[in-house]
Amino acid sequence: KYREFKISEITPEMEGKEVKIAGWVHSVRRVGKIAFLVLRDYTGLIQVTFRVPKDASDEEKERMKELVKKVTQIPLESVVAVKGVVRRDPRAPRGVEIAGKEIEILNEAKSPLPLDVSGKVDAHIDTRLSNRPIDLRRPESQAVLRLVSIATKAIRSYLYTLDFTEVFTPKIIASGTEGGAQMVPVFYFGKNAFLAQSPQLYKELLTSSLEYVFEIAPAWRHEESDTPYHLAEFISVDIEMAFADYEDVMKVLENVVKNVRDAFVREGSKWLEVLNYQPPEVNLPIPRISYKEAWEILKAEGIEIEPGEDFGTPELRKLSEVLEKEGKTSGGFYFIVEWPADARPFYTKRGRKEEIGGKEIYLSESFDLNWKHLEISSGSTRIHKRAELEEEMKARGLNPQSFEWYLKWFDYGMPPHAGWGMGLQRLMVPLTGIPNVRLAASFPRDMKRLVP
Ligand code: AMO
Repeated sequence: KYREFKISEITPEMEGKEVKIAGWVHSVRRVGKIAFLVLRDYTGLIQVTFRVPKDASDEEKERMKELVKKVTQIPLESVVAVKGVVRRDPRAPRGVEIAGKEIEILNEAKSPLPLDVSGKVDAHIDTRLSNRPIDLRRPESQAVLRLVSIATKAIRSYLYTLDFTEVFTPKIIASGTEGGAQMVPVFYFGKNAFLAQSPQLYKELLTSSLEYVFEIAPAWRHEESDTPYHLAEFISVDIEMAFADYEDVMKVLENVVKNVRDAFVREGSKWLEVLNYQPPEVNLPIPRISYKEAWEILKAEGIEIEPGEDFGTPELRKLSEVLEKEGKTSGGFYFIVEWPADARPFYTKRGRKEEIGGKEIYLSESFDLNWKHLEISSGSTRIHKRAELEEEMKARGLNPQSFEWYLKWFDYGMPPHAGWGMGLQRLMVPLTGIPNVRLAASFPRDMKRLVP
């Protein structure tokens, strides 16, 4: 057995008990004849002291003297197993330490280390990501992934209470949905295929049988966007619901966000403390403003967007500033609804016509959920009639024939449906305070990074 206890399981009440623990050498120093080793495992830190006993045989004294010397020379981050006796010590962090008796070096680390684990030396994000296996031993780095894990658990359990089925759709696919230029090509048994940018078309097809489905899985986008918010591979949380429209699925979305936030406060407080961050309170409903209202707010601020065009980051910064000032966000979150139909993907259901900035614009039953300037999620009511879908495809220069594998099922009982997709790492920006979505990925993939 490598260990009998995890470090956090050692308590002052165990005084006098012999225990075996294992972990990484976090720090080591020698004061006179005593070696102090701080050992770390995933549950915490504990000090192990090695000293030469006064009342022991000469042989034992000699052995311990050698041991003190050996311990002092162990390189940081070596993996060791320690046998010792639990000692109550009010000066120690949790009131307890170990009097070390034996040490086994399971794997000696090289020195110097490529990255300082104790976190005393600040490292640039690139250095951290290039040394990610070691970087993740730092509490702040680990805290974010712990919170990502709590988030996925909270999302799953909330959606299960609504009777959703968790599904897994194919990730090697024949046609894209979110814009052709960003597809990652793969060679598939002699055919050209792509990595999925979204489970969009498959989750839609599943509403005609399972009705309520969700998926948490990677999605790929080769966007030429080298920003703190873009990954080439991100985790997409997707839902799709039969017999629902965009307003129904927005309600599910805002509850998902609130549930994650509440789970962080309930189960993740230790990690939020490590990050020194308090996520904003999310009161429901999250305010909704229409594209038209947003457009007019921007115009009043002197920013004139071509009516019907998408907003960029500078526009969203300005808009969210105004909305926050007017109290029209919930902890920084707000929905923009009813986007111009032509600015949305082909599967989005068209709405009424409206005049914006002197132009007649077709709206759509769609929304984005933003936090300040950042898009967290987008979704819509979908078209469930084949003829309408074909028209929208053609209007966007897509060939319906290459989507026949999808379209044909609309002839055999496709229900009205709606859904959304949310970038899990993006959600972590407001909820953990990270400045860069890469920090919410274990091994992020971006324009420049393919290893580690
Ligand atoms: P969309 O393309 O808006 O919609 O993507 C949905 C959400 O995914 C996240 N996201 C990203 N996160 C990190 N890096 C990226 N490069 C990246 N690209 C997107 C964002 C975004 O809001 N099929 C639709 C969803 C739907 O309608 O159900 C879709 O993919 O948080």
